[in-house]
Amino acid sequence: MSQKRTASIERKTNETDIKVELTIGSLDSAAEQTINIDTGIGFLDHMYHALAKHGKWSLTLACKGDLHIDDHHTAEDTAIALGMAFKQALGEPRGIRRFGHAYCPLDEALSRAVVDISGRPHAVIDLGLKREKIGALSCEMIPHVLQSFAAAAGVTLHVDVLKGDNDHHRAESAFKALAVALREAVSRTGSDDIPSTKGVL
Ligand SMILES: [Mn+2]
Repeated sequence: MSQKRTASIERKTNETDIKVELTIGSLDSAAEQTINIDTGIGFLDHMYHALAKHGKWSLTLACKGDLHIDDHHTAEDTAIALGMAFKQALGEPRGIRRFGHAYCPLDEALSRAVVDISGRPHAVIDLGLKREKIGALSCEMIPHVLQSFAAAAGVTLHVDVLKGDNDHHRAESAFKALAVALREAVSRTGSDDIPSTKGVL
């Protein structure tokens, strides 16, 4: 039950060239956690770093994308690759809690994330961001990143920013809440059960 859950994904298109290595949910100590993220978009790196750090993931994610066009393909495709890695690392969802939820504040901002490792990709995201961009990341891409992750991972996400004046804080608290909710959802119950009345997820 303590075996590492790892995945390695390479995804290359004419728009992006991505490599992901992910280990979830079985880190015994902080010393084992390694996080190296380079998408070419600083604020996106910051969000993935928060997701990995608070999700207790080890994550190496490198992307060479067509940033001379804009941030769209890099943001979307890294989220798809990360979702694919998450699904692969989890494998058959046996002996996990399946559901997870968390509230995370960042100063004045407060976010709530509720997740279901359901095999049913669905994302309802309300971040209420007002700025055009944070750093080099378009605010419209931030919910799109979460939707793309959910679609590729096969998970249901509900992520809401409940309070907050500062868009950097709002976005970061959302990723932290998602991280903690996913950490709970993938945690081991100690049984070998598939947590579904259908017997399959
Ligand atoms: Mn920050």
